[in-house]
Amino acid sequence: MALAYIGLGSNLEDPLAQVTRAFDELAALEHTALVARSPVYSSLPIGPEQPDYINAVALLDTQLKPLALLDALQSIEQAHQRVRIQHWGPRTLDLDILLYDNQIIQHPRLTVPHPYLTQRGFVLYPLADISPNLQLPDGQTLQALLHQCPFEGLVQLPDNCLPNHR
Ligand code: A4P
Ligand code: MG
Repeated sequence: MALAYIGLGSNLEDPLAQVTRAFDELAALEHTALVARSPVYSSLPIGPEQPDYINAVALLDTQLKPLALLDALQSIEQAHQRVRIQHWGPRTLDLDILLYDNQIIQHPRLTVPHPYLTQRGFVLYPLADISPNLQLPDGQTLQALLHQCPFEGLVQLPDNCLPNHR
């Protein structure tokens, strides 16, 4: 079994519902358990002008190898009718493998840790909600990264605004 952190992002077609559904789909993945889900954040877009994002992080305990996990995440993205038009452009659902155990992976289809992980508040803050004492494979601590990354542009949404939490 391996512990994998997954970044969830959406900024089209009811992003909150997209992310909530994605958590359920992650929980239903074969040979995988959903161990933790972070609170959900709204965040200002990075990249071209586009709607605000909903972002969150999931922690999975999985028997899927990294590329099999990527395949599974891409099928979930497809099920959300994701169309790739523009790099860093708007999307119904983006699922990124942020960390996979303590592994460093350089493969044409997969770079782990995720290359922008260390610079993005919408990834670092929900990661810290789940695992405040996390360390990256290169030894950097999440706490040190948070100190360099402003909370600016992020709003943690209350639990009771999630669609299936009435
Ligand atoms: N790939 C390589 N490494 C990974 C990994 N660790 N996890 C490959 C997942 N996929 C990985 O991805 C293109 C290819 O990356 C995949 O086929 C896979 O083999 P993509 O999602 O289709 O392409 P993209 O959207 O152009 O790039 P990417 O890297 O997903 O974009 P980002 O970096 O995720 O940025 N602003 C806010 N506030 N919140 C956001 O969530 N997201 C983006 C997208 C831009 N601005 C944002 C947000
Ligand atoms: Mg992606």
